[in-house]
Amino acid sequence: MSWALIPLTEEQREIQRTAREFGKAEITPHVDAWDRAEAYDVGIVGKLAELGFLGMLIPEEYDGLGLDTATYLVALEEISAADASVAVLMSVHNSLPTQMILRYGSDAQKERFLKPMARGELLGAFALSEPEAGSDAASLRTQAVRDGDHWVLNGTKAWVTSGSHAGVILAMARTDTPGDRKGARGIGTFIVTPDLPGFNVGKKEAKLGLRASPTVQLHFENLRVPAENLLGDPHMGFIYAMQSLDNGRLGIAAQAVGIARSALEHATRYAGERRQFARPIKEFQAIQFKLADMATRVTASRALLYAAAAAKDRGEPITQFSSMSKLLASETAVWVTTQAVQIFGGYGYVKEYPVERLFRDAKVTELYEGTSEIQRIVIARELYAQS
Ligand code: COS
Repeated sequence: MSWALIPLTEEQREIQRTAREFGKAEITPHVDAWDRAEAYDVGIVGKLAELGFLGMLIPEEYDGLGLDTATYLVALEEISAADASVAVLMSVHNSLPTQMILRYGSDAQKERFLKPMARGELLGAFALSEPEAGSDAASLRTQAVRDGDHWVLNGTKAWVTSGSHAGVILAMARTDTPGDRKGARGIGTFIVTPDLPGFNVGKKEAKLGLRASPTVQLHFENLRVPAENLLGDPHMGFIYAMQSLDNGRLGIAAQAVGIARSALEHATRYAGERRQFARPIKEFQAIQFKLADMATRVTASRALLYAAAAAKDRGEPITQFSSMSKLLASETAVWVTTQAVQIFGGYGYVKEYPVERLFRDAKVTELYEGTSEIQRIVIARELYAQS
């Protein structure tokens, strides 16, 4: 699929090549087995780390590669085209917990957590949602109470990507009191590690797609978090989470573009090989029109994504563009994978061909890091904020 619209630098081409070859050699051969087993081999985390792919956006002084957003997204699309389950661990780690510590963390937190995260020795997770607090994230109930030189956390976090094997979890909890609720301004962000007393991994979700990526609940039962693990201001944790999701949503858009592109490539190849009515099905306009529409939507999604990434790299506000990118790319991924299944016909509905998995994997991009409805709310709000 042509990248002609987006002029890549030599360094970006090199990273794209590296990521593509890595995907072919280390991921693609295992994707079906991981999907069936509902678990990737955790060794893949170390392999991503060796490439520096778990510290792409972290400056070199903290042991990262110090790359810009666009370059990171180029790599992420390639990994996603190989396996969206592996891509989501890379996206969450690079976009959310590491960026939060980089932006709001103390020097000591950067030394203790960010550096090993950049080297990929500690995998990061992000725990905002709860069973009763999804789109309405500020209604979260996990309570943090100060107790001497600790905070004591009680509550359940939900839908935590990599939560079962992360070394660092950035968790949001209420720092206001039951008698004096302060809404979005009464939430702190805590750096939680799994060795802390009171940390328990709960149920693992059995999912439609992204099955190889573990999604778990986390139970905090009198979880004692050292006071020095509070990130920044004790009442600004929700704002930090929202700012970080602006970055995270670009990552999910890149993941969605990777899924859609992969489906398009498989469908294009298959349409050239599959013969019906004495000719390859690519000779029928019904198929050509589908492929043309698929290619157009993938290209448009990618173009918007890189325009948004460029705005971020120029230091401009991206809340609206990031929501637009995620909205367009995720709806494209669902639509394109649906068309791909249609082109494959019955073969698209069975596990023998990859589009069945891509179709299942695509759906979650419309759900996590904010549903499509939430993205539309953010986009519409910004329209009024700007007028
Ligand atoms: N950047 C910086 N600050 C932001 C922000 C952003 N992108 N979005 C919101 N804020 C700030 C607001 O400015 C407001 O600050 P003030 O107290 O100064 O007014 C504060 O955060 C609360 O914002 P708001 O009033 O908009 O909060 P709402 O409760 O109305 O929620 C939505 C806003 C719906 C946009 C938010 O809850 C959301 O994104 N929900 C989806 C959550 C999500 O993506 N979950 C997935 C988790 S990962 S699986």
